[in-house]
Amino acid sequence: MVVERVELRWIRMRLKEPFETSFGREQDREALLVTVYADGLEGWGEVVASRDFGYSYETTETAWMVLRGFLIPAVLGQEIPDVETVARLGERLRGHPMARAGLEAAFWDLFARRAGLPLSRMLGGARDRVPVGVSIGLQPTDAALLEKIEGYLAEGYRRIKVKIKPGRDVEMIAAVRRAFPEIPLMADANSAYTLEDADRLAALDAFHLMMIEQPLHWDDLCEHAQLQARLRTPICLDESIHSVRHARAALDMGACRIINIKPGRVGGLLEAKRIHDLCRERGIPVWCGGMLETGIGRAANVALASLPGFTLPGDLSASDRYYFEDLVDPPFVLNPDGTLTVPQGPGLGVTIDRRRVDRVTLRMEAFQA
Ligand code: NPQ
Ligand code: MG
Repeated sequence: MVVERVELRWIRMRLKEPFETSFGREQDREALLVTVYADGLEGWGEVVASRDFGYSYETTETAWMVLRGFLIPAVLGQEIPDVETVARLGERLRGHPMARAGLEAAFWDLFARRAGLPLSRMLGGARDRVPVGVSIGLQPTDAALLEKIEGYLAEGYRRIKVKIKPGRDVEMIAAVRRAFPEIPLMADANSAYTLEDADRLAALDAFHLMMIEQPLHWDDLCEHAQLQARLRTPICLDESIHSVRHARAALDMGACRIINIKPGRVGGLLEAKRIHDLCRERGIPVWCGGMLETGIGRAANVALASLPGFTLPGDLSASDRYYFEDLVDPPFVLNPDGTLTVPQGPGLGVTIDRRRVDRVTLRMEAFQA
């Protein structure tokens, strides 16, 4: 199909509460929305870069530049036969995966709508419900954390992930385990440790965590392999897995036993699917990570998580985990069994509320062929 028009929106959504990790704290979620128009249809994608550095070198500003300066001009007015073509154009950047993933996602939505298929089916998804966990930011006190956990368990979340950092780790996890001896529990360090902290991280072996996510440097594989050899708890890599090539290397060298897959981090849904396929072949469990997405990014994540290799609960969460009001109808709500329902309509399978989108838009630019 020939791309007639692309719109780029910079949005800001107030979070219900600030989200704090080892790298920082955010009160508002800023993100970009990409809309691609072709064949009388439209497709929507979300760019998960945030306003500040921290999780990644990408920011809303860098993603805006890359989309406006290179990615959008590369597709505008062009005949785009498939999502592979969009992914290949993006690979020429050798970086900026979140910007690329947002554009690619809009094309996935567009192609799925044109085929009259739910995105889940386009991707090879098998399930109509996916199990979900919740990610809880650093809290001021252990008591506050225990209270949060209790609330989310009551809502039906199937797995609890807590953020850790030096000074908020072994004792805090011990307190959580005392209060909740049996719950599926894991910890995410967002790269807050070094190999010198190996003994401290090994002390977490006492608490039968499902996994420890990204303890060491965001771009490291080698030291994670050394650390994994000293831990009984499986390491799950998030930040360090930039592509299927990194995933293969990580598994070959024993740097992790589980992988968190985020389309934004790896440059798109196509690369995410490749990592899923590799891990499935090798019997490595994967789960879908989260980046505090609006319903637009969330719908794509839920579709991805319906693939058969996503055997662990993802950081998918319901719309009301982060936001007072989502941008899509219906919003994502947690089923009583701790799952989210995979939308069955064409494309993302949700309706985008343009009035709500307009209300949260800070900047808009349209590109016409
Ligand atoms: C993770 N997400 O798995 C990320 C990191 C993260 C749900 O834990 C603004 C935007 C703030 C994106 C904080 C979860 C963020 C963000 C943390 C992503 O490591
Ligand atoms: Mg993580």
